Amino acid sequence: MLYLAALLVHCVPLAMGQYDICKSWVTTDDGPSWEFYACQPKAMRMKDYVTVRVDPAGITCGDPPERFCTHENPYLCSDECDASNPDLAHPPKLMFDSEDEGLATYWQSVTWRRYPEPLLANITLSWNKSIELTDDIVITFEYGRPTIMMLEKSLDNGRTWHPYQYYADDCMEAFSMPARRVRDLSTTSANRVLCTEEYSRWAGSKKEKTVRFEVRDRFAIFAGPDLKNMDNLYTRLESAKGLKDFFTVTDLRMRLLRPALGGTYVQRENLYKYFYAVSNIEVTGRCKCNLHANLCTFKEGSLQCECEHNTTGQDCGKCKKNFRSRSWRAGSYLPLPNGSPNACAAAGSAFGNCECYGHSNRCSYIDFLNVVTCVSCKHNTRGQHCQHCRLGFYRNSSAELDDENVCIECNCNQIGSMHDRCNETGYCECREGATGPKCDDCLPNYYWRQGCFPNVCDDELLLCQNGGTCYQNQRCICPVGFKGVLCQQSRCEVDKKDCDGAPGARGSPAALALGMLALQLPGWVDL
Ligand SMILES: *[C@@H]1O[C@H](CO)[C@@H](O)[C@H](O)[C@H]1NC(C)=O
Ligand SMILES: *[C@@H]1O[C@H](CO)[C@@H](O)[C@H](O)[C@H]1NC(C)=O
Ligand SMILES: *[C@@H]1O[C@H](CO)[C@@H](O)[C@H](O)[C@H]1NC(C)=O
Ligand SMILES: *[C@@H]1O[C@H](CO)[C@@H](O)[C@H](O)[C@H]1NC(C)=O
Ligand SMILES: *[C@@H]1O[C@H](CO)[C@@H](O)[C@H](O)[C@H]1NC(C)=O
Ligand SMILES: [Ca+2]
Repeated sequence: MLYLAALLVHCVPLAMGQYDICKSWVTTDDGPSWEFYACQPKAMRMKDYVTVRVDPAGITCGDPPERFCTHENPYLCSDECDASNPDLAHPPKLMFDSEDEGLATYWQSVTWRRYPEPLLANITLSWNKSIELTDDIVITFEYGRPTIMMLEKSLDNGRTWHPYQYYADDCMEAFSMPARRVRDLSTTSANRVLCTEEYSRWAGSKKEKTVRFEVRDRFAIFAGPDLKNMDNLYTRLESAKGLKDFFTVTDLRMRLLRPALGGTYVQRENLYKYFYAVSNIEVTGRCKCNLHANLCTFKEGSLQCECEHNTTGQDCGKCKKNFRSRSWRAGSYLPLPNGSPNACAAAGSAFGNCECYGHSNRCSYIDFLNVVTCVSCKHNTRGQHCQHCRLGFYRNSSAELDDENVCIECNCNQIGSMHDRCNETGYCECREGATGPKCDDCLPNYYWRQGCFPNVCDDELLLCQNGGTCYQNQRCICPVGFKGVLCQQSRCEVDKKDCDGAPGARGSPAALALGMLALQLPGWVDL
């Protein structure tokens, strides 16, 4: 009876293809079991979960208290902003409160008293969570909309930023961009970043208060007016590259670049009427859960998907431990109407008993061995279950077997080591004289030259004799009249010609030239 009720509740949205349930209990020929579907959370008012930051410091009015007036009443400058008085303060949080009927509450900037220095302000909204926009972003300005502003977005919690839309009363002048309208975009340009003049012209501060980022108009390119054909939109989101990401943000930033001017040029004698005042920022969207969750809750200061399909992570972006027998995949809107859950599979559940620790998507049955084995193990793994590291790699002891970083390259020095394999702690096998984990160092009494060679001479045991000097442990440079590895032999003893008075003895140009040549010849030991 309970199940029946659940089924009834679940069937209605399913038929509409709204992707709002993740699983349902169904009866098949093999008895009752769970059936899984692609699912996503409902759209929410995202301003309720946002953190805001306004830059630069000191841009909020009221510290010190300041007078201002309006374009409608330019010479009645009796309004006051005072941060220390709650009735006259205009802090950033007033952009996100719920407006009571009648009186608007708003954040307000200082006035443009530093003109002609530009009056600049950044309003940065952060969610610490990926969000998919489902409706227009609507920013409400009291006392006139900026004549120039820009909307930026981040997809990586504010590490990198990208332009989202440009706004100006003259796009060419402000941004060197032609003015365009979202309504004129086509299926191939639905994710174009453009400059619009629709929200920046002066029309009276009471009449035109809002600046929009038009999500609905862009959706309508695929779903038709009134968004009746959502199936077509979902199909496009799945297939058009970059389209889903275009509507996904973790942060938004409004860069206010020039305030409302009241439809005329800047009047220097009255700068008290130029400032920004924002009463509301409406952002409607849903948590991005990769179609693996239909609930998103606010926990420990951040939104988090309640992941199903045995996935986990803030965005359900990976498989739960022990459910990694195939690689993680996002769910898909296709095929319509219920999509594909692409659930993570329990270790040992797929393909008979073949666990691949997430390093392979494929198993294959080898007939003559009667075993099932993983095919094309990735991440430098190998083996029936991708449980070993490829030759030339070793196991990362701080990583689980299903971690992408489980195998680390040995990186053995090609000359110093016997081969490119290493033991379980990453140590390579060294040739004679070489040492170090990667065999790129020499043992004491060895020197490095394309490998390690035993010292020919040094300052302790293998001293050069008869005033010879040791050159880089490689050879003795002998004074004229001596030779031998350590200059231990007098030339006279060997060859009487070399003795005093004989032709070609010390000081002759030929001997000097030979000596210099010898200094330059690597590996030279003796003439
Ligand atoms: C606003 O943010 C941009 C980066 O997106 C930065 O270059 C600029 O200096 C900021 N402006 C202010 C007034 O803080
Ligand atoms: C962002 O969210 C993550 C995951 O919920 C959390 O661990 C982290 O502390 C949050 N960071 C901030 C700055 O709130
Ligand atoms: C997830 O794992 C549980 C067992 O912990 C299982 O009962 C359930 O069917 C799995 N769900 C999916 C979608 O695979
Ligand atoms: C070993 O694995 C851990 C955990 O995944 C990772 O943080 C670390 O970077 C890996 N070490 C190397 C050398 O790749
Ligand atoms: C790897 O080789 C190094 C150096 O020979 C040695 O100290 C270490 O114990 C070896 N590790 C293992 C697991 O054999
Ligand atoms: Ca407000």
